[in-house]
Amino acid sequence: MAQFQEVSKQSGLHPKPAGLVLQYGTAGFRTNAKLLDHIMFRMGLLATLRSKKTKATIGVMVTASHNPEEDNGVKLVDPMGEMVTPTWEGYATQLANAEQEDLLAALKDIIEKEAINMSQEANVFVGKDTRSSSVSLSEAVLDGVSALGGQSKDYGLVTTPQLHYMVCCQNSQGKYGEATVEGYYKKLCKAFIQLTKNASNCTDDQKHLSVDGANGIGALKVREMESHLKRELHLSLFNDGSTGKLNHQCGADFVKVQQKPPTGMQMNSGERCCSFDGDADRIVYYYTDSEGQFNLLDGDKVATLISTFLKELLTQAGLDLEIAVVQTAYANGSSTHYLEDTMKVIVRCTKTGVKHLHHAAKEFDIGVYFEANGHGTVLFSKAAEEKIQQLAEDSNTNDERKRAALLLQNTVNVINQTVGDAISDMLLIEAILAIKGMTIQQWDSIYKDLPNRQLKVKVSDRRVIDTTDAERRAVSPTGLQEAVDSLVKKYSQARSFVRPSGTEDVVRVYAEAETQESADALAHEVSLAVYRLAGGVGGEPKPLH
Ligand code: NG1
Ligand code: ZN
Repeated sequence: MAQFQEVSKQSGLHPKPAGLVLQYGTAGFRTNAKLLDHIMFRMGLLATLRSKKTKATIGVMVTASHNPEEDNGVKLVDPMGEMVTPTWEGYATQLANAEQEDLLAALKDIIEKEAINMSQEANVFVGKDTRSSSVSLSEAVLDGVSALGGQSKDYGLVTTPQLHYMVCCQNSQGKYGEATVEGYYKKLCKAFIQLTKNASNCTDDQKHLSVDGANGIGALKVREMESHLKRELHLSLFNDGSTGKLNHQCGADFVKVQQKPPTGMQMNSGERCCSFDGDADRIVYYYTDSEGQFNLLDGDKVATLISTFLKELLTQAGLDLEIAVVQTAYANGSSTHYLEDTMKVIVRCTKTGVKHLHHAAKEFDIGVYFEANGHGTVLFSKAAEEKIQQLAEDSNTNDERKRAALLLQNTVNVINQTVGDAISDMLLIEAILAIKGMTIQQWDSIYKDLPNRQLKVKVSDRRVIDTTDAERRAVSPTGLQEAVDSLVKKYSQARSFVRPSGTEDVVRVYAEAETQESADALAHEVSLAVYRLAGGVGGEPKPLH
């Protein structure tokens, strides 16, 4: 077939380094940008096949999120803006690792297994982040699409959640919104302005937010959006990419893991600040208090704020909808206690990785899901959206119920339900704080985080660690979980777990305890246990203090 001849010809321009093996992991392929040209071409091919199979538009996003500038990566987006299914993740790995001469056979294998009609048309949306390598890598994706005769639309520089949004808009025939960047700003900002109309007496101080753009795409997009906000939110943008390096000493991942402010940001005491990550799908908030102490409000605090707001609105609206919060093992223990014991909402714990959280959140009328690192969103079931809409349009309802229903309706519209979205989350959080007349300090005081520490341990093969119970317990290697259990017993209010990372060649260690000293000591002792029992390499982990 002519299509396969074209693939053969084009693939010669995107050769695979012999012997290189990469895996489609938690966040797609991610490694040094120099190793990715053939992967991009092949993901263009795979997205075209996925489009033919689903008879829908598929997205391909070129980004390595919070990784260093030198890295890059690629993720496929399914028709409703979701991550691709595990079977297709498997195909992605097969196709990526086929040696040059075996590429056509690998492609034909997928076509056969999935019974793909090759005369079906295909559409692929492509987006990229601001990394310099993203320019040629996204060209390689487009080459892959055209080699198999697919149509593509290149959105150029967009955030990851914007690309997810475009795919969902396209496949819902515009019901979700207009598949343009302008359409995205219009929908979100209109909902934000409607929401904040309910915030009477909102002062200029309350309308001000400092944003750390991680020197990435989020910064560019915030600038683009600003005029749509009609000065209802005043943003001071730092780390906008004009001078600094992407994700270097800044961005949501740096702030969360280091538990300190980004460089390049002017912070006045008490002022509300937030950081995006490199592709703007994560957000964390923070402030320094009058003693200069740094206070972080991570994904758990965001989930608590949003779910409290939604629960109050449901009560006011008299709507009987089940609301749940989905977290991972990294959620601070205090947040889980607060949600379960005080807020009385259902809490679920899943494995790390948004696709697991997203999946679990779909089980409820309203599913609020957030990773502690600030990646998350809210999902509304179709039935929930319909009930909210009916009530908002019901002329026989009283004023309080109507007001709550309208607020819920605008909340649905400000949220990007396809995936965690720093811009959309920021607008929702800002609207909630304005409506509730709440300062960041008041939000922070809803519950007090248990001090915690995250560490990494290098081992020769991280796959020796196998986990169960949403990654909270290790089942191998022998003796590791017992060692963790006995270390945890030494400290008050302590918890710890270990798991192999899905995005880096390390084992992650998490510990929390009553004091920072205890959390640090426990994390160190557990790191030593991992090093000794799971094949540590390099020098032994050193104590933090
Ligand atoms: P790994 O490397 O598997 O821990 C990290 C994050 C995840 C998720 C992915 C994808 C932590 C502890 N882990 O995964 O939550 O965001 O990256 O980006 O934050
Ligand atoms: Zn990201």
